[in-house]
Order: sequence, then C-alpha cells, then structure tokens
Amino acid sequence: MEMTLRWYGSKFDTVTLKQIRQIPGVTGVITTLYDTQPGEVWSRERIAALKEEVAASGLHISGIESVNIHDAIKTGSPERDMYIDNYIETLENLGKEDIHLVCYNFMPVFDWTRTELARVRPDGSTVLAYTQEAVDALDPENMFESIAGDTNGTIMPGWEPERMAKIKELFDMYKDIDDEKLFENLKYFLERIMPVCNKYDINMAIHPDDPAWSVFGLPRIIINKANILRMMAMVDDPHNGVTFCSGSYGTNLENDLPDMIRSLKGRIHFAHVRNLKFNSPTDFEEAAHLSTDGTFDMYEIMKALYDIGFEGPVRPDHGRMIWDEVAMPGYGLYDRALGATYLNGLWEAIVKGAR
Ligand code: DNO
Repeated sequence: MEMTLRWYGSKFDTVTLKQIRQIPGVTGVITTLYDTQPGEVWSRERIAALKEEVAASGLHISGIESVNIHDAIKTGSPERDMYIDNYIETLENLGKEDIHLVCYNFMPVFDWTRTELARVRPDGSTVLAYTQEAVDALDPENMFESIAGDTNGTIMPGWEPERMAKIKELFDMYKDIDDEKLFENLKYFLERIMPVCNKYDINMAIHPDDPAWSVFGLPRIIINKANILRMMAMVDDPHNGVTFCSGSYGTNLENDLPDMIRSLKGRIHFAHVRNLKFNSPTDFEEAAHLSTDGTFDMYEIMKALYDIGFEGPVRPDHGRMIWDEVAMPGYGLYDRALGATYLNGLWEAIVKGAR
C-alpha cells in the first residue's frame, strides 16, 4: 500500500506539493491535467512537464484521477470511436511516461452529487452532505446553482462550468440510455482500450457512482457488488479494475464494504478511504476519517485491503474543512493530512499484528 494525496495541479489547487511532501508517510500524488476537456488528447509534453514538477518536490505521480470519458462514449453515439481513439492516444502517452494507473468514472451527466458543501457539524467543522429529500426537490438542470455559492472560488471536479453550461443537452443525450445500454457501452469502451492497457501495463480503475443509486432518473451502474463483479467478468482482464471508494459504495448501507473488497481481490488498483456519518439512510455527511466519528469501521476496511494483498495507492478522501482553512470543499490540506496519518496508523498496526 502506498499513501497518496489527490492534487489538482499548481494552477488550481490551494494545497502545494511542498505541503503534501511534509505529511508523514505520503510519498505520491494522484493528479490530473485539470484543464483538459473530456475527449481531448493529453500530449506527452504536458504529461512529462507535470511529472517533472511533481518529482522536483520529492514526490511522484502514483496515478491519474481522472482521465474523463466523453459523453459520446457513455451514450454510444456515432462519434464514440473517434473519442475512444483519442483516449487510447492519451493512454499511450501516459504509458510512455511510465504512468500505470488511471481512475475514471462512467456516471451520466453528473459526477458525484452532494446537496450541501458546507454543512456545519457539532465540532464547528464543515463538510459535504447529501439528503435525498433535497435532491428530490431540485430541478436537476439548476443543480449547480444550488451549491455554487459554497465552492470557495474553486472549480470542483465533475462540476466544471463548461459542463454545467450544457447540462440540458447532456440530459437529452441520455434520454434513451438505461442501465443495460450503459453496461454495453462500457464493455465496448473497455474492449477497445484493453490492448493498449496491456501493452503499457496500465491499470484502469473505475470509480463508483456516488451516491450509489440513480439520481434524477439517470442510469447508474457502478453501485454494488453484483454490478461491479458483472463488470469485472464482462471484460475479464486484470487491467480492467476498480477504484474502491468506501465513501461512494458506502452511501448505500446495504453495501458490505469489507465483503466487497474481499470479492474484488486482484482487481482493486486504487482505494479512496473515507468515513460517512448517517443521520438516516437518506441523509449522510462526510465525517472525519476516524471510525468513531462516523458509521463505518475503518479498521475493517483497511484490514480487508491488507487481507487481499492490496499493493496500490490509497488516498484519504474528502476531508472536513477545519482550522479556518479556505479550500476546495472536501480537498483542503488539514483534515486529509489527519486522515492519511490515521490510515497509515491503522495499516502499521494491521501489518504488525499479522506477524
Ligand atoms: C470526488 C471524486 C470524483 C472522482 C471521479 C473519478 O471527489 O471522488 O470526482 O474523482 O468520479 O473519475
């Protein structure tokens, strides 16, 4: 296991590589070319420059999150082959620069969804939160407006202004797409990219849909054990793998997280580990990473990763906003640093306990 932190690049992130380098036990970053659009080819030069910048800080790139998938691929429209060709070119360029992990998602229209970006917790920290009641009361096409005031001036992943500007068009593209069609389109995409993944040893790690159910009537498929195992079987190649995100699968309390991890042995290439606190099954908020602050047993999650011999990168996920930090909601420095340290502590105890 390698402990990492997500970093959006010096132009977009409020957290610096120098700060990340000083979190004990963090050796790598998970990063991206944040200003590229889905469907665009990532040039080898830009990837090399990013790599160099990270290396100069004493860290390295442990993986990319995300290379986003164009909606033509998700909907299977006639231009999908052109966009898959572009995706393959990006993978080739990443491979040539010795990058072997790519996180992506297959969520229609919206990436992860929250209804509040700054809910105040009893300790005065603020966190991302979700209630189904709020989603049901919202007009999806105005979803972004409802949270835009709380982004602290940052651009949030999946909620880029260019994307939100064409939201109506996006909804139209998905009107004939159901779960089965989405599965089919995912299979088509994976079958086309597997040869390049095999050539450059690139692990593809699909991120679950968050929350793990359909929102706004859109199909969502990466939501539970049965579906993710179906996906693993439908393109049965070790490079077709998973980002195990406890906070996303965990939105559905019926998902048994340690059991899911064990069932995905060999196919988890990346893990996002965080806790949630449920106030009711349809109202949750993002707690501190510590087990006692939320609903999940974080020891059992780390233990399951250890038991399956997981060797990939882990990152603490959305942190609370604490100590008056002003940053991208979920992606400040302080609480994620506490999370990394806590998860490293659990890991050390598990490793030593197993001796
Ligand atoms: C949110 C993230 C997601 C994730 C993408 C992966 O904070 O976990 O935006 O990066 O879904 O493609």
